[in-house]
Amino acid sequence: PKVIYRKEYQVPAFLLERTELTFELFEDHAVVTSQLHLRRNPEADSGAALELNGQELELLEIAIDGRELAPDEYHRDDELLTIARAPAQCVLRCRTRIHPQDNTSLEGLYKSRTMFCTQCEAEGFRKITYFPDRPDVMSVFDVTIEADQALYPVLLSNGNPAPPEALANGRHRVRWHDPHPKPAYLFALVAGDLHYVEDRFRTCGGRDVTLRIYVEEKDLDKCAHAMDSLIQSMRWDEETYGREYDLDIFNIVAVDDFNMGAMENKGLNIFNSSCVLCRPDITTDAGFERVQAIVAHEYFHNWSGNRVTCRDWFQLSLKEGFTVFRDAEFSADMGSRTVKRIEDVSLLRTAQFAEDAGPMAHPVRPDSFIEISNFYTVTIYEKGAEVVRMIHTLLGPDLFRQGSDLYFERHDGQAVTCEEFVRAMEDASGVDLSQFRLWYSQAGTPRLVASGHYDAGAARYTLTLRQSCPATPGQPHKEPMTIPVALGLLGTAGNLPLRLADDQPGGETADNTHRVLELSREEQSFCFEGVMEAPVPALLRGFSAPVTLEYDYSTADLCALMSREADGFVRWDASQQLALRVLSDTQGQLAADSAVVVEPQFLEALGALLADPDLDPAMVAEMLRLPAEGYLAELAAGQGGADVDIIHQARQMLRSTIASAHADLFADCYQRLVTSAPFAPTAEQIGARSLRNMCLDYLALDGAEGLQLAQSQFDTATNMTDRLAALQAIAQHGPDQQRDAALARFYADWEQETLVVNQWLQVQAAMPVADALERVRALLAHPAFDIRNPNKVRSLIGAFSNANPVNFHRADGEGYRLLADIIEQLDSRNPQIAARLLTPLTKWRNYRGRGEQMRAQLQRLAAMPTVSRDVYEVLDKALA
Ligand code: HT7
Ligand code: ZN
Repeated sequence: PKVIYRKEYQVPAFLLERTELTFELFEDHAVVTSQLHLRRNPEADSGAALELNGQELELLEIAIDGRELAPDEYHRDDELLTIARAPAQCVLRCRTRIHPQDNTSLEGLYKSRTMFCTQCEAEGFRKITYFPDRPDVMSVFDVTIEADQALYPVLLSNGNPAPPEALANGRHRVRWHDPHPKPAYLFALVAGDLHYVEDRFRTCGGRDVTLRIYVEEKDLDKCAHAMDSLIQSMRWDEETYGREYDLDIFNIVAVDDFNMGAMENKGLNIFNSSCVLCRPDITTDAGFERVQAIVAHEYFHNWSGNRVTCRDWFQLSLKEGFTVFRDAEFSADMGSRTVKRIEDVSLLRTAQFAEDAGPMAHPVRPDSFIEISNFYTVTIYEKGAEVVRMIHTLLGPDLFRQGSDLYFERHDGQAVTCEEFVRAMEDASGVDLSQFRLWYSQAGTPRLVASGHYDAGAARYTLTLRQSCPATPGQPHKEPMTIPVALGLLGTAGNLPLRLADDQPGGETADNTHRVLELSREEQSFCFEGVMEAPVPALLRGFSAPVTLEYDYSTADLCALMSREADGFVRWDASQQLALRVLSDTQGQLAADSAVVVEPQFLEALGALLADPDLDPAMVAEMLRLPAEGYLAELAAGQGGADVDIIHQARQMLRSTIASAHADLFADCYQRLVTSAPFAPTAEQIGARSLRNMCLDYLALDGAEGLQLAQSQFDTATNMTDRLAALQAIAQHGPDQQRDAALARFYADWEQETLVVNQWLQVQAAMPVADALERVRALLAHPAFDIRNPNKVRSLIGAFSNANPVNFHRADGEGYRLLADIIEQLDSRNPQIAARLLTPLTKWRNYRGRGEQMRAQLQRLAAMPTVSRDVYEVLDKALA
């Protein structure tokens, strides 16, 4: 397969003034007629040919300005239709036949259960008809849909509809007009027997917008939270970014078979049903939060992505990084800001840092790709959002807002690059971001090493920061970057006032106990004066930069930060560093077969958290959560390779020690948080449930009494958060009989609710029991599983290979074989999902004693007779 390079970008030869599309939908095929109003691009080479992308299309007719083209007037291969001598201005008419019913890749036009739907990002439109399928070709769309009225009473596309028309033979027709020019990837069509929930929103400009969520009739009572979230998002984007919605109607449709979470098609967002439907009895708190965040994310794309879009797919983070930053700030404003930050940083550290350290490492703005679908990554999304967050930190909120205003105003209706975003930020603020741009071009996670020196006589504290960045594929050498380091200095009675020696950079802030230092050289020292005692530095407050940090804290320092530091993120991070230290000791003791001794200060610190009813329960829960086994494996990978069994044993042992040391405190805390308040997904209630269920998990780990409590919570729970937490506690820690009875009962109760059944699959896939793999193999044949549905594949296979390390890495290699078996089956039907599933195997270099078995499965896949471009690219990089 061909590698595509960013540096080879060329402007399109033709521009599109208008696109007219007619879809005739039938039970075994669809006919698509297009009329493309084309005009030669004055900026392109005047002799350049007209190129239209097209894949798996049956061409029925092609004509220019009403004249059918002779076969020698165009050239066609598997991917492209080329017309060498198209007039400078013309209307190209094309008719193609496609087979949505047989489209298992879930890109282009396909059928999900009984409905037709589309997924065109990134390059799916070319599976619908011949088209310049690139984001810098934008046009107004007029879409006509014709289908059987009884089977498909609802026919939707982008923009605003005209009244429906009845046709002969029980068919009907609806026309849609979208006045906003858009690239093909934002096109959408839905046809089905759908029902809707409706609300209204009056914009800041006084326009009334109709809001609808379309679902199957049985799901009508699961839309309220998504609708509330949409209204909150619309209001927030007006207040925070001055962005107003721009059509009369905003539709959301829930679809069961979907490769990702959702899609921001203009005026017609299509959602994976797992990201829109919720109800307290079937959805956990995490599910409620996910729906709110994804509804917001897709809505925010209306400006960051749709009104201003990407010039080419190398610029993907322009819309995704910025929009993730926007949705994260929205979620922080709607719930607990610190907990949201902790969750995001945990994801970044476990998944993105791992990506940056592995064979798929790429910059936020990649230089090349084979298959763009492989680049919807944590680096593009999450690291991209961190890059925008750093600009926000460096500029401050007011200048950042002026920068975003300028960006939207200057580029409205355009397809632009990351460079344009940074330039707007610079132009509005006057801040020079030249060096900062390296964050877009350099891959890898920078390493920050900090050391401090206190001179009591001079009352001076000197902090020295040193940065480096490891080599990544294709980038052996890295330049120093601009790293904003937010910090405070902790003294015995709280945070100390900060005064930097004259001439030292580090923005003044309203709060004199907080500074943002700008590290720009490889090594720099910062001098604080008037420091009356030896401080503990609270570094990277709020995780001000996506870097690893090393500072030689003593255990007492970490305990001080945990209990007294003003910044919630640093308090949590100290608890994690302490836990990592204790886990590392435990692993060493286990490996040496010596007695395990747990650092008493760590146990004491956790006890103090549990005993203090004034602390925020959500924060306490996060501080009691030990780092995940996958993260521990990533850390061990850099130190000679991970031993999954020792990691698992150490973590289990530490959890058991904590559970028995604080059994009474866990029980008291659990009881303290019992409430009779009716369920609401508020930050306060979510925090209380989170800590209560964390206590339950430790109690169930500690023995029969706790398991009894879990059983009673399972039997009496009135919401899915509590019910699933109890099931998980029983599944993870209970005896076989109790576990199997609870699992059977859960399935019997929720068999009819697909999204709940998916949770049931996930719980079983992640159980650290000896026969987990055999259970997963058996579940593949269970009626609850369906390999055609990505949610089910993720719930069973994704959870097994990512959340069950001891079983996935079984010594006999059967875990790896299972994953490769599934990928082999999936690759020809859904390459995007197949390629995503491969990730855990690509880490073969990280595992001591297992790497060769993992690599053997990659080689087996590489030897398949046909390999999709998606899977080929991942295998190629992983085996390089
Ligand atoms: N922008 C959307 C990306 C997306 C996608 C990409 C590849 C294959 C399937 C897909 N479904 C949606 C999602 C988003 O970031 O909002
Ligand atoms: Zn997005």
